[in-house]
Amino acid sequence: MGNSFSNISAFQSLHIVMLGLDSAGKTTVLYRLKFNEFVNTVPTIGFNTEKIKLSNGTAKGISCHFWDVGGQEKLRPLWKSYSRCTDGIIYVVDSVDVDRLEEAKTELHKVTKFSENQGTPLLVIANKQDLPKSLLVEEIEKHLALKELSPATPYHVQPACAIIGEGLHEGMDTLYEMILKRRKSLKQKKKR
Ligand code: G3D
Ligand code: MG
Repeated sequence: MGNSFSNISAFQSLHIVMLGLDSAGKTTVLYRLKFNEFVNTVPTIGFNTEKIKLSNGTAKGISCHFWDVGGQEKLRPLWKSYSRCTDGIIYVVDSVDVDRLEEAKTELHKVTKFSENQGTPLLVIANKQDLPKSLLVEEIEKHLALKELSPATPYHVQPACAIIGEGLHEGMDTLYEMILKRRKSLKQKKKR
């Protein structure tokens, strides 16, 4: 019966929220996935939302409803309601903004601790890998203390460059895989 994704309906829409500090590249990721080209962004006041049918990789054909929520400090209280009961969380990090990684870590840990987000798969996008001095995935993982997240939270760190789109489809494939795995185990738990 084809690959391991064959039993998931291509008509189903996944609900994905995209979070991260302001200027990490969330909106660039969103429009790169939507239009497959670079779109010049302005700081997001509030949120952007797009329905996108993934066009590449193993998750090809899967529809996703993305919510890209502004990352400025005054907007972060919104993160709680936007991340509630989503299928997946994407957390975008600026891989050269070392000074704000501690802040990024604090905000990320806050989000994953909300009771509604327990077990929600997390894709960390280590963005701006095109820039000199961008941190490696291992360093981002360490700075964000991902190993200290609840063991219930599956995560993956994906190096990416949103302006050219590198890494985004690989990241979406992994997020999709984690979502499927979680759904399967929730189903099995229900059966017991
Ligand atoms: P946000 O939505 O997280 O706040 P944006 O971030 O998507 O608005 O991006 C903030 C800035 O980072 C933008 O530049 C954008 O072009 C840039 N950016 C996003 N992704 C990348 C990347 O992969 N590499 C590089 N070098 N820059 C990136 P401006 O100049 O408009 O502020
Ligand atoms: Mg934005």
